[in-house]
Amino acid sequence: MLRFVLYITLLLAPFSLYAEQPKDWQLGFQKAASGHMEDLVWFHDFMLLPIITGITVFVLFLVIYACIRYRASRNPIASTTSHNTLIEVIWTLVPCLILILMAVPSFKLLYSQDKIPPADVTIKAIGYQWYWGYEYPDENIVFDSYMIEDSELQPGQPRLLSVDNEIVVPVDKVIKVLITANDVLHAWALPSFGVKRDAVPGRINETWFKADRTGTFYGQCSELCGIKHAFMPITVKVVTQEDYKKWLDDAKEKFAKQENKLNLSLAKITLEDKIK
Ligand SMILES: [Cu+2]
Repeated sequence: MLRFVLYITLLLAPFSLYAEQPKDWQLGFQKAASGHMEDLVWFHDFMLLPIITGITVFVLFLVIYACIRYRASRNPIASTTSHNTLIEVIWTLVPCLILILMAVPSFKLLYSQDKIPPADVTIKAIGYQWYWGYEYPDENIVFDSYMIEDSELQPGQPRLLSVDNEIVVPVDKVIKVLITANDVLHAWALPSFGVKRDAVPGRINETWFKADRTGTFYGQCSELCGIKHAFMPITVKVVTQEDYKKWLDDAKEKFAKQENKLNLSLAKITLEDKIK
């Protein structure tokens, strides 16, 4: 009995108790961490779900009513009616009106995601088989982000979602994400921010988000990209402006672009020497 009460309490507990990642037996979306995702959740919960439920219940009622009312024993001589203009007009117009009703918030959401406000921070995400590479073009920072293997997980790090180098961004700032890929199609997706964009080789897609609270948020590659598709997670750490500045100072030393370039050219020279 006690266990039952505990289960019910857990089920009814507010979602804010949950961490920013998928949960066992989770129903619905992850908790929104951006205004855009809140709008998406509203659209789903208060527009799509009521419409879907209403149509399903109505059709079910019609089917059950027809089965009972027009069964052979009660209705031995079947009607030969084949047209009814009024009903045909209704069943054409009502779905049209429902679609028009849904289109208004739907287009609003689409355009709000498409129109990128002036960005405070720009990040470039590059999909590779099978990890993500990141650049902060304005800060001269470049690094790769690999999933942490099960054997190396620290306490509190979720399996298949934690990475060695996570992206760090400031809270309440517009983050523009440029997304591309180096080999095959990938997709950069972060459910809590309502963000999902394909990473296409030779093309740059862009999107944006504005996190409204600090925390660590997890996403995954969302385009089947090969054998290790499930093992290239995305981790975004949202921190305060001061912490972001501190991280930036460290990262500029740790992940300086110049160094990488130097390493690359050194590798090239060594390779050329070997070939000779
Ligand atoms: Cu991928």
